[in-house]
Amino acid sequence: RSGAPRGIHDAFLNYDEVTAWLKELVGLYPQLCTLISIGKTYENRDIWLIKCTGNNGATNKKKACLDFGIHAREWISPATGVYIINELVSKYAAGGLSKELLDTWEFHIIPILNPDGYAHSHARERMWRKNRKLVSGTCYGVDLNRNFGYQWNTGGSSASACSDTFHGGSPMSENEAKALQNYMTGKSWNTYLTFHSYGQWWFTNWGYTTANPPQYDELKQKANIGANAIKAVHGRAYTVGSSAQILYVASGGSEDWTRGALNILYSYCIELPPTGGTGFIAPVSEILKTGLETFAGVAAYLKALP
Ligand code: ING
Ligand code: ZN
Repeated sequence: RSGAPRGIHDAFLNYDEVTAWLKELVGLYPQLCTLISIGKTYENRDIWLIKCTGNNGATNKKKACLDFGIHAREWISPATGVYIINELVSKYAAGGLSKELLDTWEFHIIPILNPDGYAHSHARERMWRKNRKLVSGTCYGVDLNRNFGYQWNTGGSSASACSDTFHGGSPMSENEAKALQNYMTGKSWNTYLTFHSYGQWWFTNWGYTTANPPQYDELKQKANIGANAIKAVHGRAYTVGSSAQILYVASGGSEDWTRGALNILYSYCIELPPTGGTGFIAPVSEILKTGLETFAGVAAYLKALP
């Protein structure tokens, strides 16, 4: 493509466009944001993490880790990540909700956790899900949301390299999972949110078992605060509960690992709109609509956390 850069609300930006936008943003707001590469993919792309917090001088801020785009074809996820980053940073100076959030939280946001898959979905195969490691012969890709090292390979994942839910050769075998592990380990997190599409679910643990996680009622109560705040914007309802109970059993998910291995109580997987219909191929009009309501939901949820 040539010409002026596409605006963040006008199109599903590709990996290079998101990278350029992140670099521009940290150039504009160096007092609020820093851009870190937390690792390289198989195809040598950077996995970007933007850390944003208010320059209000407060110490001991709460820490939130948010990731988007672990699955390549779920384009509304990175678009929503970009929306949230932009909302927080560009509206900080105006005061209000963005200032309130950035002055009390450190946001560590990975807008595209699966850069190779996302680039491939844009350039070649729209419905690609996994990363792009050459696994065997003609089969590519590990499902990153089956590769994490807590209860890995205990159900709902595949040992076949050609499968869309291939869990990889060993837990945390993939650069993207390892990058998240290296970054998150040793810091104290108040919450972890991972964003997928589609379905309009706010999932608690667990994914690997239908058993209730410890403190399930508390987890559902906090999730409902977020879901209700989303619904208040455009009337779109989310269902709250454990992913294994609501959807299917699946092991090796990132939010099972953040709860089980890192002991982050408030670990959730959010499945963005729609509930059906266009599925992964959300229209461009969804960027603004989903961004707006998701920001409202995440903000209300964060404000309710201890
Ligand atoms: N859904 C998730 C998936 O990885 C999920 C559902 C959530 C599984 C939490 C396990 C744990 O299959 C999508 N859309 O990818
Ligand atoms: Zn997904």
